[in-house]
Amino acid sequence: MGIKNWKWFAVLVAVIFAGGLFFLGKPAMKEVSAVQAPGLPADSMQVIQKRGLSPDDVFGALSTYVPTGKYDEYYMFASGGHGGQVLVIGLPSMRLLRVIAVFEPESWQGYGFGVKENPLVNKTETIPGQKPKDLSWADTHHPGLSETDGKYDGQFLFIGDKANGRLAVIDLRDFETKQIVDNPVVNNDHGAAFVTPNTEYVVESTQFSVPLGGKYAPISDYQKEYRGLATFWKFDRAKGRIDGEKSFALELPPYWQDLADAGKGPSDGFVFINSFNTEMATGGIEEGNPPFEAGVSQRDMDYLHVINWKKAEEVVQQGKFKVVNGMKVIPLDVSAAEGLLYFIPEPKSPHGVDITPSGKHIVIGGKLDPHVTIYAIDLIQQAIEKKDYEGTDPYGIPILRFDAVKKAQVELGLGPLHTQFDNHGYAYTSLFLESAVARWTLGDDKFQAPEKPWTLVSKIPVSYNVGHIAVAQGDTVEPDGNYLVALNKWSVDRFPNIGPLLPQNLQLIDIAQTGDHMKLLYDMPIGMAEPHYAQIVRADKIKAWEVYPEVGWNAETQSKSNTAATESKVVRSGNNVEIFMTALRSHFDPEHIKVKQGDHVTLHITNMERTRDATHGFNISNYNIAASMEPGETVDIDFIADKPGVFPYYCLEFCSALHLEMMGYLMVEPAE
Ligand code: K7E
Ligand code: CUA
Repeated sequence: MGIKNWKWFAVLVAVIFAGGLFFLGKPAMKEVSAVQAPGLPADSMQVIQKRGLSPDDVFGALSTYVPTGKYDEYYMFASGGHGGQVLVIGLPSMRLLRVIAVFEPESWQGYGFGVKENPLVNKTETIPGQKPKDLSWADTHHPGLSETDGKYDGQFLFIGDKANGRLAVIDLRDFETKQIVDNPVVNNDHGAAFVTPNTEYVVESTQFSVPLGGKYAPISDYQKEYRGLATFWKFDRAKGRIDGEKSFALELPPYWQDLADAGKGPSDGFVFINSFNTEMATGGIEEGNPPFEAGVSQRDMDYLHVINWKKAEEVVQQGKFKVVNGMKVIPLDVSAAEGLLYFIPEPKSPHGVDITPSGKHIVIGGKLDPHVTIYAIDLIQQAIEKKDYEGTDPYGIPILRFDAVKKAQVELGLGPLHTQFDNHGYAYTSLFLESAVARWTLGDDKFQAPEKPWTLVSKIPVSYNVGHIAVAQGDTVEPDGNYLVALNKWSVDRFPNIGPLLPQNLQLIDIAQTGDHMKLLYDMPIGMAEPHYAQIVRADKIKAWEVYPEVGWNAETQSKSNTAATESKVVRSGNNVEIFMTALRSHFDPEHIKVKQGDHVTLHITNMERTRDATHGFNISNYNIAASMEPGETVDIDFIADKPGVFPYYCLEFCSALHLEMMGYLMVEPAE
């Protein structure tokens, strides 16, 4: 600790002490500040007094304030819910650093407004013959950072689209979306995106069973025709792309598969997916049937799915699959015969499934049961080996005996959902119905002596209805601890009224100390849809570019563009007009583009800048075109000049004192 930090520590102690005295109505602030806080400006005390801050408030403020020009310790990548994007937030300041355009058009980034180098415009086939779906929104739930040896490596981020069964790949060198793959077999998911420990595969499992391959089947044929699916998308790290042809999927019974997590260490090679609606209820409240909410909650136990993906990979290599819309799908009977899939009873309509950092244990949140249930991978493997089954399900999948594989159950409270882990051997579980986060000890998992029990330690209330929680690196083999963020669904009274549609509330909690110490530090409103899950990664793991590596960079291929030009040029051939344009403070070259109505116009715009932050934007009035050219980037835009008239184009970023002069005219001469 440097001398500067010591000074701050002294100030912190003094402020908290002084704040405490103030709160208790003891001696006057002035005296306290003079005696207890040498070096603390008297006006700071006045601020505390004037704003009525409690000692906890002062602690929260000092814990989260990142001074101007200083950086946060962590990046948090949060899903954007049905806003379809990804949020990048700095911790502990909780400052929003960026919204990454993923599944929706976003004009600041020029994403979806005519620029060809993005997956929303330049749709590519994932699997030969597959037409990508033409959609402009998504419901993003679970971001998944790429991993090496079970640790975040800071290279890529994946995120699933629950509503439409898609998966996106974001490159963290430039924080831009590079690929969107559509699942050709199903049209929704939920267990996405979860990566295997070396990002061999990105897992995407369904939520709601449907007839596979986009077929139609009446709901009366539910058990026969409807199916779930676990898709293993092969990730090609060198290309930074999912390889559809090397991907495969496992057909699953028509239960509603929920979240997924990949095993690691001793459980590497397995993927765990929980489920509900093993009742196979089909709803139909309007026909006098029990509604789904009742029908899917009849049984006391549902099934945790245990998938041996390494074995499944071999089975695919042996050709034991069928092809559905270009995707290799392992049928249920093959999974049963080859030992690829097992079920474990899990209490009752569970939600979260999370593997401990050691990889030895699997934690299930009960949702309608006050416990978390912990299973041990060694017990699971023994039971599989001994064929210690209680029977099979209607589809022939073996069911392991609950008592044979259960390690422990811990009663935590109402509505346990998602679990994260820290570096002290604690687990944290969100309690949705109770609006709290529980801290509990991980028994004889990696960090604790064997005699340590699996037990509840403490709880902290949150506001309100917490879904996921995120601990710094808390789903990897090396959790950092320090901070936990509760991603709360409801904010009710926490923020000024902005009408009936309220923001979410992300609450930052200090978990650095052990025992019952957990302290709420900060409330961050999210005025944009519903971040479900988030991952928090140490800032030093992210090595993003400051500017693109060379002038004339194609951000889609992450290589030199073959349409880059350092000098302007216009090439005409019949109805085709190709313009090589440069952008440099403070002009575009050319400044006049003359075409005829109906011409096919192609623009290649290169930002010549090498200065960090010297981004230029480009737009054409009334043509629905907007681009962002970051330093060094070349973008390609093409359109039909179907509207005659004179249309200004100008730079969208206030890039210099003469930014307003950075413009030109597109002149479209009317056709005769
Ligand atoms: Cu619990 Cu989609 Cu992970 Cu929301 S899910 S909370
Ligand atoms: Cu370039 Cu403003």
